[in-house]
Amino acid sequence: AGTVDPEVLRERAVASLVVARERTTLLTSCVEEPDLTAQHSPLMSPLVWDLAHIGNQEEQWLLRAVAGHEAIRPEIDGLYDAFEHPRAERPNLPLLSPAEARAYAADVRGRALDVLESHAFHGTRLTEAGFAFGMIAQHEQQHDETMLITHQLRTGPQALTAPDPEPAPLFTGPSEVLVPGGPFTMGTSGEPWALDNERPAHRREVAPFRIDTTPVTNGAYQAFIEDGGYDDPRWWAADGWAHIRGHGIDAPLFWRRDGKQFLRRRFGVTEVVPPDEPVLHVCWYEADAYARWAGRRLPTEAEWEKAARYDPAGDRSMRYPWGDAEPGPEHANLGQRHLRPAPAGSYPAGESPLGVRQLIGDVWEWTASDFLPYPGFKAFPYKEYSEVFFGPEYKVLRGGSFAVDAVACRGTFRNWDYPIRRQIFSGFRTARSEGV
Ligand code: AVJ
Ligand code: FE
Repeated sequence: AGTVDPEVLRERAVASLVVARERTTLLTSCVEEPDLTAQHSPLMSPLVWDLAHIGNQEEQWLLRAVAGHEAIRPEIDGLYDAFEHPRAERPNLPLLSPAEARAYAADVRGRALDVLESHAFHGTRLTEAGFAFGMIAQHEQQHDETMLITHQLRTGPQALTAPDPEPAPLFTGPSEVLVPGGPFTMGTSGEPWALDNERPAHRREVAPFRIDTTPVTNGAYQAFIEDGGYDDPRWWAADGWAHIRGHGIDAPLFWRRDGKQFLRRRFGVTEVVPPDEPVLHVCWYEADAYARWAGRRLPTEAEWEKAARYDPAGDRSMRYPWGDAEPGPEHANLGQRHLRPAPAGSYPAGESPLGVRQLIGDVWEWTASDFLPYPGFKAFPYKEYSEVFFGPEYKVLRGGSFAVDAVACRGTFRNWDYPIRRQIFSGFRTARSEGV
């Protein structure tokens, strides 16, 4: 992966930026202006903040840092600095209007494509293999996922539609897969656009374990609810128990009981919860409690990555479960192509050599692990991307959801959030140590 032709990377950079902007444009034009400036949840920014922040990050990294340009509008930097203003405060800032934010982001993009056209893809670490361009395409796609979360939290009529995933026959394969013990290579040093927290590649010893073939489904999760799972402190971490009792949480976010069944609200539509789909909108505490109830546990981050990347035949780690090829629609549910996870057991072409399915796409998967640096970690290009978040307050999620684009999803990609968060497109699968 470290030897990809610079011209191929240049084309990939242009294509990734264009794809991201198409999605950003859709997410910020499918609702009327009041829905762009409103705050739909204190957990989220107004959509118009994300839009201008996308442009501002692009200006800072591609125009100023890479190309040495002067700031276009230096006075707005503070408004769009995620560390200066918590999300809850952002609607009260003197933000650019939707029209101004669109014009600003488009202006930056025009100049960034000129820089991309003319700039050498080597020299500094920032431009090596087009890293800065890949980083900015990933940043925009991450905010496109964030904006989709805002759309899900918004109440009101449906604004977004997408075709459903292919229906899949009920998955009848083995419910779990044995991953052999032994060392494997975790993280990457050669993936050109891997972010700082995915680096460097290093050896990890993993004891043999078994992992669910597919993510945990709504139907399985419903059995936990029906069994009184939310009323039994035995299954819950102490702080998780305090949290769910304190907040009256008794089902995944967006679910509502309707007699014997559950309904859920999904992008403005209320529907019966589909039993065969991976469960979505659960927090880490809910995932952890379900696993304990099931006599299992969450996989560690290293176990997850070994299940996703390890190829026993070649005794090596691959870029994705299916090999080294870029994700295609046959491999995984990515890129907001569908606005829901695909049924458990979908995407046989995307399965790992050991037979684990849907590791990439569909739902972010909570792991047991805290977000910590790998041995040899170096913050790049800024400490606020990852380093300031390392520590026990954040849990790692892996694999990406239907809402994340392929450019921001890999076998090594790491996401993190607080263990109480569930507005994100989060699910999980469970594991158990071999011989337990
Ligand atoms: C990696 C999803 C936790 O949204 O806070 C966006 C990504 N970093 N802008 C976040 C990110 C800077 C980040 N997560
Ligand atoms: Fe950001």
